[in-house]
Amino acid sequence: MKSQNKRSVGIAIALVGIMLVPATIACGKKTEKAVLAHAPNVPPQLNRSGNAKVIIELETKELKGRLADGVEYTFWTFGGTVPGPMMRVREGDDVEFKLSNHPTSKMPHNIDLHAVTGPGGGAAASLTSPGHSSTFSFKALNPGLFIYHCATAPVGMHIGNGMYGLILVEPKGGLPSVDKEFYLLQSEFYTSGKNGQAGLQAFDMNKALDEKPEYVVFNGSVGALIGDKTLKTKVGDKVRFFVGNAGPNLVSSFHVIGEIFDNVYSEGGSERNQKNVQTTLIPAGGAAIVEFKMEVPGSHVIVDHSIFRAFNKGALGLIVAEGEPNLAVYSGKQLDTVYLPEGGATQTIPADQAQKQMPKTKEERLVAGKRIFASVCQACHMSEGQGVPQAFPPLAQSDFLNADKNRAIKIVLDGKSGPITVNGKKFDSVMPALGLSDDDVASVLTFVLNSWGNKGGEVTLAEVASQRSGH
Ligand code: HEC
Ligand SMILES: [Cu+2]
Repeated sequence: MKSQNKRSVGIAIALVGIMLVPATIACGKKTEKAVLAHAPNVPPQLNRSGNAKVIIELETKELKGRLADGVEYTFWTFGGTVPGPMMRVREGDDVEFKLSNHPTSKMPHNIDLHAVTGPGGGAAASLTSPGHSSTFSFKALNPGLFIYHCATAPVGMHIGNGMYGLILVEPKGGLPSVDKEFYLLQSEFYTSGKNGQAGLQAFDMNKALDEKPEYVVFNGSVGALIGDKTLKTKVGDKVRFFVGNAGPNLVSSFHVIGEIFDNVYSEGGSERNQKNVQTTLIPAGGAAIVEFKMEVPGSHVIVDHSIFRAFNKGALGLIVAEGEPNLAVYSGKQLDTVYLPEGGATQTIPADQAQKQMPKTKEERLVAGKRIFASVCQACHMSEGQGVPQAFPPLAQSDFLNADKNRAIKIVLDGKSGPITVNGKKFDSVMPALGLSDDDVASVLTFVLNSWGNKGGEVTLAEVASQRSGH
């Protein structure tokens, strides 16, 4: 009797098992494979009505790659890239997730998707040894933008080595349509060598514990959104950024210089809950969706506004808009007048008196030039003229600068964009016109030519004047 009972229980379970299959078909969900996209690309909007069963397949792989110019790192990755690919599903979808760990991996890996409702966000269910695959399923209950990351011990090290990405759960009706969508993810790297030290770098646990990264970057490396990887748009485009912050430690003060976010979905939630935001805070292990319209042409710098991270540790990217200027929105520099605060009012000074204050000798030019360099040029070209790899070319020992004085004058007068090669390195960025007077241009270039191993010489007022009239 007992054994018979057991068998009937077994049969009952088998029947439930069989019945589950037709049940899923009966509720009419079609099955589709998720389209994954590598940053800065975003998977296409889901052009379907209703829900689906979505199959996501992802591979973990450990591989050597570029962290900065001349700096390599052995990244632990989802899908072979840092960040891992972005996924897009819809609220109510059933997701079947298959994680495979490449046979060459040295570590087991798993995945914790913040979009999962369930213990560990899938971590325990997906723990996978090298050369194995694991499958688990979840229902995407909550719409929003979510981080996913590896949660294998030591968790901080798996995240610190590059294992993270974004999954978007669209609300039932989808998101409002825009012209361009981009995927950005900020994270830190704790390398044994100091920032910029060449060669293959190891993970430094002590720096990670102290929360003192050598690199803070967007999309996995210094310069991943600069040069030929600058984000491209047109004037009038509505742009949407899906931004994640994987940490592992720092929060991000996400900002685009010269833009205001028209809409922010704070903390990656599903509500467009904020309007007209300058800087949005993205916690470690969090995300945000920001939207803005490209009103005017030109370059906008994408930064973590904890600003030394941007200009000294790598958290810097560019988005450029092409098109016609809109002078009603932004004029550029219209006027440069003398400002003399003495007596509390602006005065016009007689020309001969003004002339006296202008540097005449080369020595005076060097002094004035140094001051102008510090207040105008240094922000981009750095204090010793060393520049920033991928972003701002060096002025120190610059073969480009030393080869042609008149060309340098023209660049400082008019600005410069388009590809150039300086000391063997390619740059393709934008230097704005700076609105300096002829005298200031002469002084600052005289200073630059006589600094940091450049060839020396002098730039005169007449030389600047002839370049200004020469166009
Ligand atoms: C907002 C950032 C920025 C500022 C400020 C700036 N530059 Fe530049 N500069 C650049 C960029 C970017 C390039 C490269 C442009 C390109 O890729 O076409 C450049 C290129 C140059 C070059 C030619 C390339 C080289 O390395 O020799 C010179 C010379 C130069 N700048 C001088 C100056 C001087 C002098 C000042 C200050 C008066 C200045 N710049 C201010 C960003 C800037
Ligand atoms: Cu891992």
